Amino acid sequence: MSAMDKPENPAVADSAFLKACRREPVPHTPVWFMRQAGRSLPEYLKVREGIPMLESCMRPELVTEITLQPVRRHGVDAAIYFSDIVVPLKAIGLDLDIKPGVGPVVEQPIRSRADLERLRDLTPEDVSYVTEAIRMLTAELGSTPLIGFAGAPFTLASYLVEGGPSKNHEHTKALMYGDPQLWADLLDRLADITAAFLKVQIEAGASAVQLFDSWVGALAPADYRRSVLPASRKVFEAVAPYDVPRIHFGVGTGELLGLMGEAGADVVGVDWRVPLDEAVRRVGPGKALQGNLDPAVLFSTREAVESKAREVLDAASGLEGHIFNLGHGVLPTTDPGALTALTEYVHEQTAR
Ligand code: 1CP
Repeated sequence: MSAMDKPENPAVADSAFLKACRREPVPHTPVWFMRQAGRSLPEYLKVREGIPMLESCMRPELVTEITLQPVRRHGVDAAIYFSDIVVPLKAIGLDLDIKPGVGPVVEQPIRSRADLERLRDLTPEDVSYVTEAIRMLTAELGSTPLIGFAGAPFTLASYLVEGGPSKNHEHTKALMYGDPQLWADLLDRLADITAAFLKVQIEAGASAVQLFDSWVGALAPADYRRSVLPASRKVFEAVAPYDVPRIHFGVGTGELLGLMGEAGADVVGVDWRVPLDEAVRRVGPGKALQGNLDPAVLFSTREAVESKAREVLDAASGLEGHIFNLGHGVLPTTDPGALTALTEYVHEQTAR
């Protein structure tokens, strides 16, 4: 049996989440939340106490526990592997850290041809703790599918070139416009690393993968097409033979949805700025959609949350495949109870 032909747990294959990804009829609309693991949960804060973020990503037992926490608490339809988009870059030896309250910080930003040499290939041995954690996790998860993930080449490049989080991505754009060949080579290197990292997760047992291109909404469509699409497409093509659903997500991507569809994913994630009935026209046929409640809505009253969730479900009512999610990650101070109630509401409203 080839690695791409692993025996699949039939209960996972029949889950509402994977059915919706494949645009098959579902018993209820599946729900999960981006950044559901490791945010506001008191049980998360407790187990993370005193352990730096990147170190916690390398401890399989801790990763397993944190990944399971939101599944236990909210009854969501999928788990997302607890890690971070910069983990594969750390694993190939880049000098980076995740600073509390800041995010990923890179000691020496990547801005020249010589800097590119520091981006070597990722091998499964570099991230053996990921394989170990996913094996432990899939044994514990039973019929709940596990989503693996990675940062998309553009979003990873933005951290590497800026040296940390950035609002305007000025160094990134300076490189993209000023040295298109170096930029293309950088994104191509990152596409290979990202594809290798997703393959490790699929081989270990992830049932779907999501590519986070969180900051690509900073680009105009022509720039996306020229400078980003080839690398993201390369990632999706590399994992296509595994036949697991591939999800593609970015923030502020209303004008890019058609091009993101062209990049090759099976499911396109949409933020809250574009209603799903409009998003489906932009993305084009043959793809499921994921989204798209504004995460800030969860700070309002229960009635308001339900009425806004109802709007999302109504806009999704004509879709062939819909996975309910937020339009971006859970905000850190969100009341966990609001997420549990929202999960129950969507399940109850969509039970068929
Ligand atoms: O979804 C989950 O619950 C799994 C865990 C997860 C995921 C999917 C973490 C843990 N990070 C991510 C992805 C991630 N990381 C993205 C894409 C998703 C998104 O857009 O939200 C991005 C852009 C990052 C980069 C990052 N890592 C930031 C954002 C910084 C910025 O530019 O504004 C931050 C704050 C981190 C650190 C981080 N990652 C994860 C956790 C729990 C933390 C906080 C750790 C800490 O401070 O101790």
